[in-house]
Amino acid sequence: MCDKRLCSCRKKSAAMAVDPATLEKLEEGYDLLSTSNSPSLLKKYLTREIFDQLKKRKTSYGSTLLHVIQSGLKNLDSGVGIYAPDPEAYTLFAELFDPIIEDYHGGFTSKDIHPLPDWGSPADMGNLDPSGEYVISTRVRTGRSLADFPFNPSMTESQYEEIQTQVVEAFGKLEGELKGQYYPLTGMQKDVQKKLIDDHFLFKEGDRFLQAAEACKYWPTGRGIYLNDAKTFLVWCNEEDHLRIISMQEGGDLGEVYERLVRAVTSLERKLTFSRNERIGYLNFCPTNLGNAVRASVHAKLPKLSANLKKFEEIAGMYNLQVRGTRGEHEEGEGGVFDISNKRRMGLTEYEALIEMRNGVLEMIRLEKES
Ligand code: ADP
Ligand code: DAR
Repeated sequence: MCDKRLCSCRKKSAAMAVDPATLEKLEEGYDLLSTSNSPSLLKKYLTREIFDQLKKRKTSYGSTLLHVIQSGLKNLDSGVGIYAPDPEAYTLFAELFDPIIEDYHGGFTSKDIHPLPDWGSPADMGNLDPSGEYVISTRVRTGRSLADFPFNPSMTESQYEEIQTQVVEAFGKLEGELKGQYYPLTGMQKDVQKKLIDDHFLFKEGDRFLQAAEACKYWPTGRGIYLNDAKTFLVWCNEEDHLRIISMQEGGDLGEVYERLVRAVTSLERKLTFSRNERIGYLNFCPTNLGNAVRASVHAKLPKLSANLKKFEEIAGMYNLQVRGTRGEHEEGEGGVFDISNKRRMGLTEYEALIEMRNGVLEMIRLEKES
C-alpha cells in the first residue's frame, strides 16, 4: 500500500470523529483485555501506544477500532481476535493488522507484496492416500469478496440481498459438472439445514466469534448455499465472507478436488469482480483469509500421531499445517479424525499453498505409518 494512499485515508479519517460512547467502550474493553491472559494475537499486539494511535480513527464506511477488535474483546479465548469491518480497515488500522498478519502468516511483513494469482498445475497434487487407509475426505476452499461492498459489520440488509442476487445470477451460468442449485437459508427446512451441516456441506449457525464481530446481522437474509448435483462443489453466500468457494469429495484425490476449484473460481471471476489489494492480495473479513485465501484440508485418521494432541499440533506446525476439529475450527476431533490444512495464505501462490499442504500431509501419513 503506497504511503500517499495511507496518508489520504488518515486525513479523511481524522475529519470524522469517533463518538464518546464508542471511545468509552474501547477504553473499558482495552482495560479488560490488557489485564486478561487472553492467548489472542489481538492481546499480543494491541499495545497501549497503538491503541491510543488508532482509537480515534474512522474509515469512510464509518468503521472504528471497536468494529475491528470487538470479537476479541468479547471472546478472550480467540486465537486472532480481529476482523476488518471494510476493505479500508486493513490500511487505516495497519499498525494493528500488519503485526498480526506477519505473525499468523509466518513472516509476511508490512514491506512484503503478495504474489499474483497462480493456480499452477492441479495434476501435480495427485492422491494423498490411494489406499484410503488414512484420508476420509479432501476439501479445498477459497474466500472472495465482491468489490465495492463493505464487510459484515458495515453491511446493510439490502447489501446482503444485493450480493446474493449478483452471485446467484453468476451461479446460473455455471456449466457441466458445476451445474447445480442455490438454496437460500430463508425458508430452508430445519431438518434439511441440519443434514447439510452434519454432512459438512453447510456452515453452522451461531458462531460466537462471528456474532460478536457483528457478522450475523439480519440473519438469515442473503445467506445460502449453492450445491452442484454431485455435492462436490459448493458456494457459501454471506456466511463469514461474501463467498466461500468450495470443492470437496470423499477420499484423498487432492488433484481432482483442486482442479475442480480452479475451474469454478475461473468461471465465477468471468462474471464477478472480486476485491483484491495490490500488496496483500484478496481481501476478506478475517486477516487469516487474505492473500490467496486458500485452505486445503483433509479429514484424516492418524490415531498414533494424535494420541498426544499437543505433540500432534507441534508436528503439524513443523509443516505450516493447522489442526482443527472435524466440525470446524474451535471444535474437537471426533473418533481420532482431525481436519488438517495449510495455515499460511500470504506470501505464496495458490499452487505453493497446495504443495505446502500436500507435502505436510504426506509427511504426517509417513510418520503415522512409522509410529
Ligand atoms: P473454513 O474456514 O474452510 O470454512 P471450517 O473449519 O469452518 O473451515 O470448516 C467448515 C466446514 O467444512 C466444517 O463443517 C468442516 O467439517 C468442513 N470441512 C473442512 N475440511 C473438510 C474435509 N477435508 N472434508 C470434509 N469436510 C471438511
Ligand atoms: N474468531 C477468530 C477465528 C480466526 C480464524 N478463523 C476464521 N476467520 N474463520 C479467532 O480469533 O479465533
